[in-house]
Formats: sequence, structure tokens, C-alpha cells
Amino acid sequence: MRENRAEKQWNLFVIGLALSVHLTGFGKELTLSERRVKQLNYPPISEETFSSESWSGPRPTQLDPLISQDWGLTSIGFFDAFTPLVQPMKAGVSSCSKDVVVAVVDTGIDYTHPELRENLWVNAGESGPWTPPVATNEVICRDKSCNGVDDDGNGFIDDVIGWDFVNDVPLPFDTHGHGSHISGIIAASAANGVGLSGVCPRVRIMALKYYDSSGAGFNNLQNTVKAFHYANKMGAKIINYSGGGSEAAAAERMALEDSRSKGILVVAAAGNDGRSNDLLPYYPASYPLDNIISVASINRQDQLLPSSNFGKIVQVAAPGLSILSTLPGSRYGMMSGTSQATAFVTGAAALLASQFAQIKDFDYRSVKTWLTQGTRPMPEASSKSLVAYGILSVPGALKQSKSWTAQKTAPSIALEVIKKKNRIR
Ligand SMILES: [Ca+2]
Ligand SMILES: [Ca+2]
Repeated sequence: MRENRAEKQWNLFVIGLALSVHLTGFGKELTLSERRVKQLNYPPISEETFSSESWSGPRPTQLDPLISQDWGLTSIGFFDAFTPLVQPMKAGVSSCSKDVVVAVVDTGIDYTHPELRENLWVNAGESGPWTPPVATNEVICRDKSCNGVDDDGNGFIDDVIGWDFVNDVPLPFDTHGHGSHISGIIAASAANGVGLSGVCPRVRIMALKYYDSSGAGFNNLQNTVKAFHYANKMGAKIINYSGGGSEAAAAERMALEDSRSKGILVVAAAGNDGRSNDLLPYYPASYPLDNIISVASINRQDQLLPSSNFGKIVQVAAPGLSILSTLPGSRYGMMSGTSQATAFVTGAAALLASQFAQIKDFDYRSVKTWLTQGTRPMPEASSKSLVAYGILSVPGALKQSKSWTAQKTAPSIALEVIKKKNRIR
């Protein structure tokens, strides 16, 4: 996802250009960011997004019709912990909490997707009614999310669900697909009658767009660092980063050290070069920071994908081949790689984060310990050199977290119902 680190000079020029446009402005009718969002052809965001309770009213629980096609959920033992139709779950397991904020630093998110729009982080300081300081009859936006004012003073105007660092606009719409796919694996809505389910529905995705394949010349690394700082500042507990490169960068490492000082867990892809990260590091996964957990990818048979990086510096492996998840335009599709594996681990980390009595008790060291100690072994004889621990196991991690009473009651019945109803047409 992040190949063009060497283009710094060009990137600085482009960023300089963008900055001068920013300072010049375009006029008064629309705010600059509104105009740029319009130019980018991003869809508007639903007002319901800002009213946190609007999605959570009573509604019938309905089967997620594609859930049985998501082999990754079976692989990680999802159905041992959840009863898909009722969420939650088994005795002693707390359901995924909306207090857990997961920053997805990626290509953005389709914030209109029916599976994702209910699970967006909403910046409280940039949402809610707003009255202009000078009375006016003009038709202007009277919500903090679109008033052109940096209401929370964090340096970003109208950053209500995250930020697009590629285009420097508030709405991080995903024109690529990758970020929506990752977000769906983590938190796609469960039991809503469409699509599938994320590992941890109801947690809040903070969408931070650092990468855009059409945005050639923009510095992915520089945008990554900005996105990490945003996540650090704005209350993320977990950061999902499914990109990287072979060059270490002091600014990136410092941003992740800051994440560490704020108690944030960083889940990072091991990379898709089919090599050992012990011999040739891959960053940010390989920074020697204890708040990073690095993830390799496996197939249905628990074998490491030939494309997956590996090594003792990689902690765990998770499903990464032909993974079904959400795509922009209310669609679904398959993607492969350590990116997808990373998202499964992030979802599991979010579930573990939800087990704390209060989110302020969240402790990345504990979560990392539960994830690694709760793994199941890889089948290969040489598995010891593939990853340091083993394959992600949600029941194993929950058991480690002590709130899990290893009950094995009836998950197979729920699964059978789903299988019968979900025949592919
Ligand atoms: Ca702001
Ligand atoms: Ca605002």
C-alpha cells in the first residue's frame, strides 16, 4: 500500500502547492473544504451519523446473508464466542463496545455503506447544532460538522468522522476500496439483514485516509505520520495499519512512540513480499515497540500464504486469502493479503478492549498478551520460524482475558441455521 517513499521532493512541492491553494481560498459561499469535497465528487454524509442514538433504536435482528461465506470468521473461532443472530454472545463475554475507537489508517471508508455507516466514530467536538456568531438569513450549514469552523480547535476544520490527509478535506471517502474492506472485517454491522458481520460490530471506526492510488505524488509516509498523530490526539485505543515499507522513518517511529505513551495498541501488517522480516525489516510492523503487534496471513488450511512476510518479529498469523468484506458503493468483494489478516487481529483486539469494565482501563500490554498467549499453533513443522506465537484465536484470547468461561454450548446450532438459509443463489 505504500510504495512511493522516495518521492519526498515532489511531494513537498505538491503539499506546498496544496497549502498555497488552501491559504488563497475560493470565496465565501461554500467553505474551502466543502468546495473541495464537491470537486472530489465525494458523497454527502448522512445526518443520522451525527446523532449517535439514531442507529441504535430497536430493530428486528435479521440474518447476515453472506456471513457463512466469510471463512475467516470460522478460522478465528468467532462463532465460538458470538451467537451471530443475537450478539452477544457467550456467558461472560461483553459485547463490542461503542466506546472503543479504532483508527483505520488506510484509503478512507465508504461512510454511506449500510454495513459501515452505523459504526463510525463521531467527533463530539465537531458535531451538534451551531449558531452563526452574526445573525444571517443566508442558507448556511448550522451544524458544527459543516460550518467551516474548527470547533474543537484541533487544527482540522469539520473533522467529524476523521480526515482525508491525501486531499486535505474532512470527509475521508474511499475511492480505492481497501479501507472499506478493512473496516468491514473489523466492524461491519451484525444481524442487520444485509451482508456479513465484522469481528467486532459496534466499535467506532475513525477513518483516516493516507493513501490514494490516483493521488500520485502525494507522500504516503508523510500522510501516515499525520494520521497517526491525529489518532493519538483524538482518542483512538487501537490503530489498524495495513501498509508499510522497507525503510524506517524517524518521524513515523516517533509518532508510534507517542501512540505508546498514550496507551494505544498498533496492529500492523507484516507485508506481502514473501520474505522474512527478521532478515529485512518491514515498517512500521518491525519497529521494536511493545505496543505494536505484527500480523502474517494464512489460508483456510492454516498455512502461511506464500506472499506473506514472516519471522520471529511477527507475532501472529490470521486469515488473509480471498476474504469477503465490504466495498464502496454498498458492495462486497474479496481481497487477500496481510492487510486483511491485520484487520482480523484488530477486530479481536477491539473485542478484548470491550472486556474492560471501562474503556479508560484499556491496557495495550494486556490485550497484546491475551492475543499472543491465546493463539493456536500453526501446522507446519517449521512453524516456529514463521511467527513468534501462532494463529489468532478469539476464544483463546478471551480465555486469556479471564472473562471467558470456556463454554461450548450450541454455537454449532446457530451455524447450521445460517448455512441452510444462506445457499448461494
Ligand atoms: Ca476540528
Ligand atoms: Ca466545524
